Amino acid sequence: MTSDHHDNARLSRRGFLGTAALGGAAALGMAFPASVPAQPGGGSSGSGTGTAQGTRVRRNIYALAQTAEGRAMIEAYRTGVKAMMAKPYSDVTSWRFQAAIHLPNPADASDFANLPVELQLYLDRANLCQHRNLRFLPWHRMYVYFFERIVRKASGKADFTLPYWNYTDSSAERALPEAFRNPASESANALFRSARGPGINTGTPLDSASVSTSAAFNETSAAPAGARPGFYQEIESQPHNIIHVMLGGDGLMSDPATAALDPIFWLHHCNIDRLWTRWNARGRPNISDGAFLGRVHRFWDEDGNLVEMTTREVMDTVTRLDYRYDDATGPEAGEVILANAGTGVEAGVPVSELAASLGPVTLSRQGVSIETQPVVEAGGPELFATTTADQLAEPVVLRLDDIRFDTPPRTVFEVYLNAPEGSARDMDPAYFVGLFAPFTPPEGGDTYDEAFDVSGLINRQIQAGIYDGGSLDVQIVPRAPAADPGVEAGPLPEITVGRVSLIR
Ligand SMILES: [Cu+2]
Repeated sequence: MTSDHHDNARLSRRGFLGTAALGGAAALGMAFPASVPAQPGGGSSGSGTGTAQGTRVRRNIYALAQTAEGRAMIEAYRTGVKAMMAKPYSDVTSWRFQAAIHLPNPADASDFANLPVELQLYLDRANLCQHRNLRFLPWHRMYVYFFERIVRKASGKADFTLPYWNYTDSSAERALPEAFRNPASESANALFRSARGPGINTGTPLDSASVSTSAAFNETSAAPAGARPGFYQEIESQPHNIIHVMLGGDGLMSDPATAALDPIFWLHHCNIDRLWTRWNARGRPNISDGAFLGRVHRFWDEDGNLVEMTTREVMDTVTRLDYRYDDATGPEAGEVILANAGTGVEAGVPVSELAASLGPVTLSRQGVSIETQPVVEAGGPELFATTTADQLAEPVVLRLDDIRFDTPPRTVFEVYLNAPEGSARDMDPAYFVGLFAPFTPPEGGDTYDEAFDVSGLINRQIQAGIYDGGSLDVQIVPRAPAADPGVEAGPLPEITVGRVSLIR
């Protein structure tokens, strides 16, 4: 991880502030309003400590829609969003300011220029919008938590909690929740946005591959370990990124600078947060690295106060943040789960490379096929014995490294292994590896990577005689934009994969 480099470089993309002004004020370190440790439970409009009413419960929106009481919760969200939308950008509890915490929207540049300098500094500062690093989960947990408190106050409903959209566990719940598409009018329905992907506003369910959490839940380590990316990064890749791109199409959710302007953003992130608690509930420990846990993040509470919180304080949701999910079981309820001391952020498990591509490849609408050659040291031209399937008891991971792009491609890519020409499509299980959807552009020459466990697929291909154990071909094919039939998709924004490799 090159987190600090990553953070500093982020300023260049935001680009709203001159570097001289920013450098000067930041160097003085005085333009910031004083921030205070956040009070748990929700401040003035909440229950104070929260213990009087018990821990707040965040509920499944499909279940809420079944009861009058539940529908009142959804209605409170609509009321709160509408009230926040009526506030000016300069109000830190407004809809657009809250969305700008994720990443300022270039369309708001003139409003941004009129903000007090301390707010400009806040939005331009490096502690915002944490993606592609291990702070992704805790940062978004805090972001959603303070947003929920702001909605609670704006809605006037003292027991408001943010619903989550569980697109993951039940195929009946994969359509965008009704309240977000009906009435289909932005003026009549504060939860509706026209700028969404094809079929989303008509209730077309997301496909099962897009919502899959199995890759993330197969991770047993929070941080990268050996060849594996770890849970924190895997859940960001899938389903988080994929859902963003599927919901957004060419609209709001597929670009980090506009994503949080769609009210469904918050229910999506609430679900990602819930999935984190589910993973912990399996007894999986969080990262215990001291520098990681000690990191301070700043947000705004419902009264417009700047508040700060460390990563350590949000490692469980109950003790400090006073909420849990309606499906909570197991140790996430009130127990801080940390790995044993000494579990670092980068686990030093040695890996060996079995095969690798020769050079970088630029992705295209037509799809690309990349040949990987066996690495000689791995033991000759044959990577795998073709006779014993249990040769692959150890996981084999396909990595796409050094991925670079400046503009979000708003595209989901399908990855295949050893598919004969013309057959890399329709997620054919004989060849299908998985999906990825580049979402947050890496900053300033930084790159990011994706990883897929292909052990099972290679075993099946060997058994079926599809693969002979020698060199491997990897196909990367963009999903056809399911837009109006007959409308030709434009070229992809430039996106390159620096290296494709197979490791274990
Ligand atoms: Cu997100």
